[in-house]
Amino acid sequence: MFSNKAEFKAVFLQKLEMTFGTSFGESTKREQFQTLGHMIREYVSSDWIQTNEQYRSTGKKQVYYLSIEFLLGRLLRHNLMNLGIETVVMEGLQELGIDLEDLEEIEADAGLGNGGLGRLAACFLDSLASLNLPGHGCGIRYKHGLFEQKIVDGYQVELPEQWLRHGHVWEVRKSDDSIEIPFWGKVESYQENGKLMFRHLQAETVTAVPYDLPVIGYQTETVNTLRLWSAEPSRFTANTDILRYKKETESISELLYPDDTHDEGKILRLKQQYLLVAASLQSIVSSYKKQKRSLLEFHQFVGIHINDTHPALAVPELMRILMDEEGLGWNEAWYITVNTLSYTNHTTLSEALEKWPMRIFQPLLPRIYMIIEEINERFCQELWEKYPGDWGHIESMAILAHGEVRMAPLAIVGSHSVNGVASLHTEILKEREMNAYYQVFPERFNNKTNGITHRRWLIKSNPKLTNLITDSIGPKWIEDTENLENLLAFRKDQAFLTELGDIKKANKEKLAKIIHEKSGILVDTNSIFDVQVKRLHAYKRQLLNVLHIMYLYNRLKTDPGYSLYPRTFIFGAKASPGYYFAKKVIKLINTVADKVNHDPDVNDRLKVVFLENYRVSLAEDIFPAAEVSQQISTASKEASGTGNMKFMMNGALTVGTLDGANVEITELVGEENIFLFGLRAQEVLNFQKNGGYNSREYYHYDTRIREVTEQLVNGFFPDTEGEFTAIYDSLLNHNDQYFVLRDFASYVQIQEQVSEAYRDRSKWLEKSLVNIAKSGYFSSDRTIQEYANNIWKIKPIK
Ligand code: GL9
Repeated sequence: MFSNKAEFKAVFLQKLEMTFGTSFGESTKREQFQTLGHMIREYVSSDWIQTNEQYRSTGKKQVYYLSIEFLLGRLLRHNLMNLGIETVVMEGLQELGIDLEDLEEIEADAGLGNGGLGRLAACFLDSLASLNLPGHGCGIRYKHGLFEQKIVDGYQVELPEQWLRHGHVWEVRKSDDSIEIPFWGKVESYQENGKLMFRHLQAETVTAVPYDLPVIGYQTETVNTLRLWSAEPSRFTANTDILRYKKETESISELLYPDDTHDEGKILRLKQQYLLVAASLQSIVSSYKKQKRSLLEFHQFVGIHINDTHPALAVPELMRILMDEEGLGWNEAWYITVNTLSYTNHTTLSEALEKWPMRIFQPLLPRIYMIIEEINERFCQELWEKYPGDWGHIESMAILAHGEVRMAPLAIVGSHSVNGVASLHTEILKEREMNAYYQVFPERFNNKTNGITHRRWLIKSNPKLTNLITDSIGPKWIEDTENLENLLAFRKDQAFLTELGDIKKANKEKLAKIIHEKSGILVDTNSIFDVQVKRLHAYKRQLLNVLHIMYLYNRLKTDPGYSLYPRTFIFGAKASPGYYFAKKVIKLINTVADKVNHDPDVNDRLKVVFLENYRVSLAEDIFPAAEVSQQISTASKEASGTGNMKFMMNGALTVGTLDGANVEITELVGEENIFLFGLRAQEVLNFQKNGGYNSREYYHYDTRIREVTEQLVNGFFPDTEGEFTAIYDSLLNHNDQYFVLRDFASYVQIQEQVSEAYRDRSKWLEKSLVNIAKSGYFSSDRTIQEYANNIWKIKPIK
């Protein structure tokens, strides 16, 4: 299509004019962006076809990663980089007077995810393709991704997200591959050749239409597929109220549920889950059947991964396809199903456990429900043999109980592998949360510590650091990030450390400019950039961070001798729209920011910034500029965290509890290169077993705590009467479930150590270097390699 700058320019101009019927001089930035996008998609199409062809002809095992979320972000620069045509394109555009960065800004984030879980799925796709592994994604093409956040008067306001308004250049609609999905209706049994068979009658059908996105490997020829399903009215509907039917149908893929680690229990969500599962599985089976292999070998050629319990209906759906459509018996179908499916758990929070009321489930998915009943029956039978007479225990483990369908037990029973996402998390699953199942299926449980793609989170977002690394240790680390360890040779190299510091400074200046543009706040780029960006959740304890800032403010106001190293506290967080407490914390952060930033007594040393609408593209500007990474969840609550890895890889030092992957970060960098504080997971779990701790004691004995908590309710913040009562109560009247006050003193102390450490610049930079050097372990390439070897048993294609 083009192999040099001149060709690129010629094709670009011609395509622009042909597509938009406008001259280059008259064209808009969006038309230029779309032209470029279409060109790149065409550029990859031969590799894409080639890859699929190879999968078909070699007949190797392929994996399908089913996920209700894929938080992709923008794709333009990433695709250019992976294709190795970034420079040609950038320079070509430049000669036409176009700045590639301006075009990048046109692209809307594909924000089809809430946070860590969805972003992990996106990182995994990048690693699969980059490692030439046959692995594809299956998800939902939501019309509206995660809401857009505005801050108005300190409060979060949600606006509908509109990523599809101008179309999505990377997608290809494949309406020929559409699949009919039945809901409601009834199931009838009949005899066929002496076999009991079932058919689904009077169903209301919905058409699932796939849109395919190319997933381009990093400088390889592999292009995998992310298939996103959209719900449309079916031509075969018997429904006569057409308008209502159309609206109801389209609502299925209308929006992403904005709940992070929380189960909504809404019927529409169940429809989404079944649409994803049924459409994906039928399309997988039909492409398998084209290979003319026996279904009895299905699991040897196909792996299907269940990302959290949201796609756990894959268990009964695969059973249904194998039995009702392919005529296999129960035992054969069950063997194939279990050996095909694998499942990842992403949280131990009980409010996240998905359960569906049977009275909703059964009428909506009658055949699926019957199959679950049978799976449950057989599972309980097995338990009966192991625990004869222990009905209580059997009931506690059952898939169906107390009028509900429990999705986690369904996923565990129906998969050959169950994994947690960091070693501490997996231990907690095995020893506590899922212990009963671990006793029955010990061989199924394993750990796969999360990772992030260094291609987006370092190479793309931090080009300056990337160049320094490559200039110092050569380019081998790009292919195998373990080579980042070679940076350790530069620990005492002052020239290197100075450059590392200069790069951080430049990245801070870039972020400072963004902060100024977006919020009007001027921040001191010599101050420490201390960042907490993640979903707003009580267990993540943004509140602890704010209370500490309030304490610093109080101290600066009353203690003239106190010399605080200047610090800029940066927050970014969306709260689920129905999450009252989380929204109050957002208001509190903004209220504190307002007070601090406008007080001349302190604002030369203290600044607080809340960055609105935190999302992937904004994150790419934040991580490279961060110096302190706040990972302060109540120990045992954060399954892994992945932001922690992005910060580390960009040279920030972690202030953290020993929770999630922070434990593994600590093992890698050593305790001298991380700032640990607070209760340990075991301590938290023990407190919880014994009914919590007494937060009032900490209020009484620590005057700092008393002062900051009282300030929430005593008029210290003007015009906020009653505003923060819920926060105050959570800490003092509801026993502080997340141990905020319990960990407060320890947090203050560690933050003092941070300031102290920062004063010794070369020591700090050395710590930063160690963090970067040890971050290679957290590349999602390592994670995916482990999934590929130990769970999926897939091998790279040439
Ligand atoms: C999460 C965990 O809370 C994180 O600790 C973990 O890093 C990610 C990825 O494994 O998964 N589980 C979960 O439900 N969310 C997570 O971030 N939240 C969402 O993104 C929906």
